[in-house]
Amino acid sequence: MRNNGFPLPTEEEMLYGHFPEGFIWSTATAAYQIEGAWRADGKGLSIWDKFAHTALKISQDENGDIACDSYNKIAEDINSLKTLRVNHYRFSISWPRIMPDGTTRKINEAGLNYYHRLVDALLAANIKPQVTLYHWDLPQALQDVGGWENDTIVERFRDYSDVVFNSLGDKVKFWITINEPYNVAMIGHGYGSAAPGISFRPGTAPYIVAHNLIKAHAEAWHVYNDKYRAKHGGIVGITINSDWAEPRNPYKQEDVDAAVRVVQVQFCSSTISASMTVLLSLTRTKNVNLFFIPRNSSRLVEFTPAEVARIKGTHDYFGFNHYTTVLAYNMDYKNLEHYDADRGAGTVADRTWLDSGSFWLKVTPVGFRNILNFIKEEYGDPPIYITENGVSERESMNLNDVHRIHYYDNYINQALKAYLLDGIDIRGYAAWTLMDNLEWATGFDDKFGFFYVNRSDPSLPRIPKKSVWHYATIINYNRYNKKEKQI
Ligand code: GBH
Repeated sequence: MRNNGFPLPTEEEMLYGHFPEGFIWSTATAAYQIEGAWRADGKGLSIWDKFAHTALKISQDENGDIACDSYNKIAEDINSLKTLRVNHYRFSISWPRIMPDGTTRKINEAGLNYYHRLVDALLAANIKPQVTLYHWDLPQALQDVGGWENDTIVERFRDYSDVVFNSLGDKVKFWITINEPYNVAMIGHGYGSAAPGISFRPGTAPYIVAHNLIKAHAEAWHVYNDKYRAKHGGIVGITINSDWAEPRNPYKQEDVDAAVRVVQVQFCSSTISASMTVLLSLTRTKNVNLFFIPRNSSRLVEFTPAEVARIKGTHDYFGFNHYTTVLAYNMDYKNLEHYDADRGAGTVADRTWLDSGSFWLKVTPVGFRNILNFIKEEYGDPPIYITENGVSERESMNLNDVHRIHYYDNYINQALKAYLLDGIDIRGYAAWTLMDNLEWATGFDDKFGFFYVNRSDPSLPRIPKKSVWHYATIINYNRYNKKEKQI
């Protein structure tokens, strides 16, 4: 299953063939990255509003006050989506836009109305919504009482999800509770390079946060299951992100083991409080040697048996974000508070791998198929929806984005191989992202979009890059042809 050869090939022959009938073709965004309108119509502040308004947190002190102004540009965004020919669109809801202080004390109808207008416009264009409840923009009012570190957040998230399901549930059939719990825990509360920017106890805070994230997810799933599933018939899951990892030296067992740990930590399979292991009802009878044993297990926050029972099986599918591969090597950290102490591994990139506009993202398509196989084998062959995959550039404007065409061609082809050759149950694919947007702490420098957004024009026009026609063609045929005539 692992180590398909060394060095990791970055180019392979294309496979020609069909994706499954009814395959979900989508593109993804997140509220804070595109909406703007940070104080419009009664919206409360989020931790990203506060973080971005703190000096030196975001490249060039940019912020999402306006972003792509999607709050005021529903028609423009729908046009872009139609040009792409996607049949689904993944976006997220800003919690403080509809619940300004994060609680049910006040439901902001004007904010909710934006999502109704967006969803109605999507459905009218025959594009189905995939809605993320939490893509990192926690109401600041909840952060002020401890945010994800305070376990009352579990109830707050349950109430929030109830409000959203109740309001939009007859129109939205695909729900993602939380985007990338690993990054919320680790980048927000370990490294501190994302909001809320907590970094002073990297060895403990991420565990507490992860514990609450998983409990919150489970409560949202139960709300849907108990109150809405029969009526609305949708599906609810969580989106996990992980890089693939290969051993830096494939002939060295300790590097081989380190690579396994790097992947497992991201799936939160054990360190981040055994959360995913429980969530995904893992039995792990097969690959006992793959079971991740954290270096400092005393810090784990254990789930009680009652919590385990409550969490187990709370997923209708496996949502997955993937971008790149790393090379891993064994590393014993002296400082146990170091955020990588438990995985006991360092990572590097192979210098022959193609670069992107983001320092952490190297073009490594084969890793995509490898990790899809890993998910199938480790997590009992779940239905998988790819909820993000994509590549960036850093040029101020590049409409001739051949590197993006190359990336999608090769990555999507690996997904096709995983489906056709490995029998992996892949049901959908969402490309990140619709248009260049606020790339978190990187500001607007790293551009992941199909559409370029001209930020020096106040009307923020969306201009298609060449990759738009390429993705539209793959979608149009629902397959790879030998010679594709671009539409
Ligand atoms: C996704 O995360 C996000 O869901 C999406 O909002 C975002 O725009 C997209 O990626 C592109 O970045 O600087 O060393 O801390 C992807 C996973 C994990 C990628 C953290 C960037 C930063 C590494 N991300 N990583 S570091």
